Amino acid sequence: MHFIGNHYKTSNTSSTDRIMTAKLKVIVVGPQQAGKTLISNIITDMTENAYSQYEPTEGVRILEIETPVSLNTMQNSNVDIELWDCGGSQRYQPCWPVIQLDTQGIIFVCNPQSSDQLPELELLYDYFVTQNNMNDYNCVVFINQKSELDQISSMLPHRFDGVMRKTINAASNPNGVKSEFLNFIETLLSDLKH
Ligand SMILES: Nc1nc2c(ncn2[C@@H]2O[C@H](COP(=O)(O)OP(=O)(O)OP(=O)(O)O)[C@@H](O)[C@H]2O)c(=O)[nH]1
Ligand SMILES: [Mg+2]
Repeated sequence: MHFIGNHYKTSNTSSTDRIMTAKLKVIVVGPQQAGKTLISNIITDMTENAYSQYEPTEGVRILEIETPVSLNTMQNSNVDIELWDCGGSQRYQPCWPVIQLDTQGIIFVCNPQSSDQLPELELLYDYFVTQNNMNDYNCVVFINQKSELDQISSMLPHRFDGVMRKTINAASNPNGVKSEFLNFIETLLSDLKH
């Protein structure tokens, strides 16, 4: 059985060695320097040079991961994930229609210290969630606490009230990022199965 997009396709594999493969497109969006690239690199195990100096993402980077998962929702399964690490600069707004196409999950990344990110987050939510009829439960906000001294603010725009939010610290706790990512993938898969 192959699970492609929102459709199931049956293969001729015998029932004993049948493996379910889910394909997911997940986008990572948020203001500049919020930590999207670092988080995407941690998730895809590309941590060599990951902590070097800041290089703005130009346009979008598409990363692929195959997770032979031990997710509760799927036994004997693989998940092929396309992770789209999107540049936060507003000059990439013309790319948004391509980025949103067939997106099944959205990771918003923000920094708890900067309240000036709020209008940008609103804009992203309005486009990727509201205009494209995405459900709040297909989204998560990673609040990237870059420093221990960062005050965690609950100041996300009200539009995000129904969206799951997770506080992470990408640099000092990469395993926390990975486990929150897997939790999110599990949520997405359980939703898509219905
Ligand atoms: N200390 C610390 N630095 C971080 C953390 N997350 C990101 N950074 C650094 O902050 C800078 C910006 O991070 P990126 O991941 O490149 O930011 P981005 O959101 O991809 O930015 P754009 O591509 O411009 O949209 C980089 O130098 C990162 O190494 C963190 O949790 N702690
Ligand atoms: Mg980046």
